[in-house]
Amino acid sequence: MAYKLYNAPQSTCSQRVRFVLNAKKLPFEEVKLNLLEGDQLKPDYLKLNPNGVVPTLDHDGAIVTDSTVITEYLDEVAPANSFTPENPVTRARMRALMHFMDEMPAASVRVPTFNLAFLPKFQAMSREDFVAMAESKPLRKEFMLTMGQTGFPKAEMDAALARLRRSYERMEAEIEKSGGPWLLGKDISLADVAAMPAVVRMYDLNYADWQDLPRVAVWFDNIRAHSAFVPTYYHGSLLTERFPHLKEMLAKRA
Ligand SMILES: N[C@@H](CCC(=O)N[C@@H](CS)C(=O)NCC(=O)O)C(=O)O
Repeated sequence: MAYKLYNAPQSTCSQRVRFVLNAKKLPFEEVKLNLLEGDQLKPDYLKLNPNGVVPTLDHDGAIVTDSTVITEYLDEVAPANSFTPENPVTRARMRALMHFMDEMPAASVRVPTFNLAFLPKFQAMSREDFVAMAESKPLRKEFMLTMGQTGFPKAEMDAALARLRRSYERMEAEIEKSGGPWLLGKDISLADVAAMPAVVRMYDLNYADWQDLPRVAVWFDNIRAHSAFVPTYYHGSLLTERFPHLKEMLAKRA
């Protein structure tokens, strides 16, 4: 049972998968791709994941892609320390929340991430190189071209922050409904894992906009105290650890 994970330290989607592998204590070989250098767009990698994104799991030669799908797959093949509720109705609620996390916080967090952390790298490129790189991305071509080399405009950034705020409010309501401390009640589930990286990312970017939501604040403390958290967020997984310019920029904003 060999697990090989193609991923990137700072990738939020990768962090979901690393969390589940670590929580289940499944040993895995980690192949680290440099997303800013375009490792995810190389022909050999595209054969594994035609979307040109991380993560991709190779389990004894079986290739599984898409972070939420991979976490469900892992819970099926290694059911000990389960992250999936037994009750089919609760399980359906978990899956609906996982879809919500993908559509709202996980998608929205890309705007502040790219604007604050990755933009300097793109600004250093010639226009031709930038457009060629953007056009080679199977999933994110339009996203990259909209961002351009000047970054997303303020209106786009404000909209992303508003969507993130609504995501925390939804989490607060779900925790209240289930009785907490996790989204679906007393046990952690894949819905919590799906939510985690965007919330951690916004904390790292100094935009922890949930201080008035007590259940989310406790949820955040709990997930950071989980035994899988530290091995998942090894050094270099946070953007402030990887990009020195970010620390200065965020300090100025504070
Ligand atoms: N729905 C996919 C999205 C994967 C995704 O967007 N991965 C990002 C990192 S979190 C990536 O590889 N980006 C590379 C790029 O934009 O070129 C999943 O959850 O696995």
